[in-house]
Amino acid sequence: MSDSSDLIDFDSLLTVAERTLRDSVRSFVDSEIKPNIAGWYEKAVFPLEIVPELAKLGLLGMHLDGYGCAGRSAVEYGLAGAELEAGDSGLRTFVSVQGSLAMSAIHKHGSEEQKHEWLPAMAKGEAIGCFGLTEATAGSDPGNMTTFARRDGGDWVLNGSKRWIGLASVAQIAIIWAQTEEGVRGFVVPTATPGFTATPIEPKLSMRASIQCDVELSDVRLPASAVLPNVVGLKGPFACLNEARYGITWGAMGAARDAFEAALAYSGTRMQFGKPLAGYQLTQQKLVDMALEINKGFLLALHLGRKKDAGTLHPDQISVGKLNNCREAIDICREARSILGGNGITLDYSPMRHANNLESVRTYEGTDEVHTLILGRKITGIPAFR
Ligand code: TGC
Repeated sequence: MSDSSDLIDFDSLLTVAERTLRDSVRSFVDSEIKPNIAGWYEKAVFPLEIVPELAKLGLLGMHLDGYGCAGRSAVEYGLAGAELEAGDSGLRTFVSVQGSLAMSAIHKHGSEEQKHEWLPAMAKGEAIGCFGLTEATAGSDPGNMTTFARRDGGDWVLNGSKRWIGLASVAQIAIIWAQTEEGVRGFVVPTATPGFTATPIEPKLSMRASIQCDVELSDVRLPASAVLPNVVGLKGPFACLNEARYGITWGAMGAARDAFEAALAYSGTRMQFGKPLAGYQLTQQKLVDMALEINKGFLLALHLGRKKDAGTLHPDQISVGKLNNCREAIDICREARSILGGNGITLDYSPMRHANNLESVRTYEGTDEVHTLILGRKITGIPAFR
């Protein structure tokens, strides 16, 4: 949290190491991201030049142990995610796709050879990864994917297509999930392999400083060693999604906090009818309601993080964080925009950019509806997905 939004002395719940890491990421975002983000967003570019700096801060695969990764805690990973998303959701998404999805897939399910080949380079930002699960007609229901990998002698041959794949056009490797005769399996696919193509999806009204792609796999031939050997079935990708969904719980609140701060600062100086907006009861009501949800959202994220570090976090509990914090964050950003009046629709201020980004964040890695039904199943014992 920040001085202006913290109503409960949230910092007292953090260790010195956690606060130090949080402050170093905040300072990076303040100096390197915030002055430039409006331009990147307008031009719809992801600034690849910052990848070495993210690596230097130890943020790539930061919660993974060994293989050149920083081995930080889940709470530290979450705190960093909140600071990155206070800059822009596209920035946190980069770290999430790289660390929570692509690197995590190799770390959880890969062979020792795959781990040694890819993880150190990915932690250094020398190799970028992407994670191909979603298809044009298989989003919430990835079990319906049609991408297929068939064995051909000692090789695997992949055919199919994926959609909404973050970073695919700038990635050196893709983790591709495909149906096989044995069930869903994951493959480590160097993107230079003949038959692999990635095309950015443009134009977008959300996540403009970020890259999402269509991916085509046309007779992509891979050696036997390309398959992730340690998992078969959808629990493979879902285990990685747990990591990314957990990070979103924190990240969304980072965006909300930044929108709140923008609205608070503006309302303190913007004069109407002879006094600052902040002096009006209606504005104070908005600011207080926003701050309450930010405090509750961060408390929830911290609780889930402590449970994750203790090894007691259940996937259903991650749905509580992902659903609640995305939903509240988008409301906070929209309310913040209302305090900024007409100026709030320009790129000079962050709330509407954050609100637009959060449309993507509430949709990917499990929509509001999917997480509602996961929790509906938890409460009633009855799955209502189908
Ligand atoms: P279901 O039958 O419930 O489960 C299949 C197998 O998976 C296991 N499982 C999990 N394991 C670990 N963590 C979880 N959260 C798990 N959820 C399920 C389950 O135990 C079972 O294992 P086994 O051993 O019995 O086979 O599967 P279902 O299809 O019925 O589940 C329903 C539902 C809706 C919950 C699930 O399909 C779901 O979560 N859908 C949402 C999919 C989603 O989040 N897609 C996002 C794609 S990735 C993305 O958006 C990339 S964004 C980043 C970028 O920019 O690239």
